[in-house]
Amino acid sequence: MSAKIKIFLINVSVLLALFIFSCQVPAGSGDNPTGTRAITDVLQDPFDSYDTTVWHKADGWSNGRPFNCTWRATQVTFADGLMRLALEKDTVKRPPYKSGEYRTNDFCNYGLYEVRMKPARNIGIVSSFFTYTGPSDGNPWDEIDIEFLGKDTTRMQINYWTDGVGGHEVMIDLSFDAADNYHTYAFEWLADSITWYVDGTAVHTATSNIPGTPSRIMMNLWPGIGVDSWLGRFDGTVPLYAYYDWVKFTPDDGPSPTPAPTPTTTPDPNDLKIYVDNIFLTTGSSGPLTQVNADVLIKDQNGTPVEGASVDISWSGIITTGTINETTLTSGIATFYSSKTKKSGDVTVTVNNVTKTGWTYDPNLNNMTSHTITVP
Ligand SMILES: [Ca+2]
Repeated sequence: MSAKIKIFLINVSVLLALFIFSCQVPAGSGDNPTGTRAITDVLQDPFDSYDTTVWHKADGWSNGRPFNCTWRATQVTFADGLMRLALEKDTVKRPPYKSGEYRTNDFCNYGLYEVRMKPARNIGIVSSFFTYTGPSDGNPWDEIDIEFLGKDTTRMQINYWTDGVGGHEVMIDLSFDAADNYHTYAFEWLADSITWYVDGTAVHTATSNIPGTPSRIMMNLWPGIGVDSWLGRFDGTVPLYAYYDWVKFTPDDGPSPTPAPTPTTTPDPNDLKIYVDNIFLTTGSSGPLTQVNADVLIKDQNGTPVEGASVDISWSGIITTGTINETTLTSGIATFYSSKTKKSGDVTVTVNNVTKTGWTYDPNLNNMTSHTITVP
């Protein structure tokens, strides 16, 4: 909507204004299912098809001036991952044109509203992305706008309305022609501010008299009448198309749009590798008897000692028996003792296997798999 609409409404009686609003959504229109539920989860629609659980197409009514068209469901179509709104000549009845309007069934409140779109270029028309609610929903008229005036698509007009009070028009100069390519436009509606964005860059923030009534997300394309000083006089060029690639609404109290969700705290089992970092061998004697002590250190792929790993070893050389299965302590060490011997010669400890539930023993990572010590 625009300053012109505001002026228009100020210049007519309240009754006439209410009459206009009552015409926006005819009572009993089957196009307006429920209309009372709040959207509290992220809404993301790639516009691959008409999703009637979320949206409806305005069909079979006119808003009256300054809109010089009838909304018809036929003018909202989906193809190639895009929603297309088509402004065409209407042969059925006056007003002389027909066009498309797409609206959520339910209502959104504070949060981030994003659209990737390409408006139509032509004098006398508007392509839009906005939130709206009003008397037709049993609410005060609240609205937040992104509008492209077809007469100059190198600029974006923003505005908002709170209980019918507007007058916050700001024209944003873009560094491109919006009708040439798709860009992302957004506004973040919070309790005490609205900030508009172009391709992720904040371009304007409003902080006074911010609307608060949950509203529908809406998009439409329309030719003006009686608002030539705002839009320029529509020259009758048809067809004209506005394209929408996707829409996303992220509630303020919902999941944050950024950063990405934190990774799961459960590591991928494929990343949990354990290996033999070292085998420490010592000998201890008691009289003629000598015993070998083996400390096997187990670490994970990050070099951290691993507690609770079950280690299997074997003894060879002049001693072939002893403890052969132990579990690592917090130090990552499992301690083994050989049987005692009176002989001299080499004793070898070999790690045969390491197991820990949910972990993988990777012998390729071992610093050593067996170690030998000489008993004097
Ligand atoms: Ca798409």
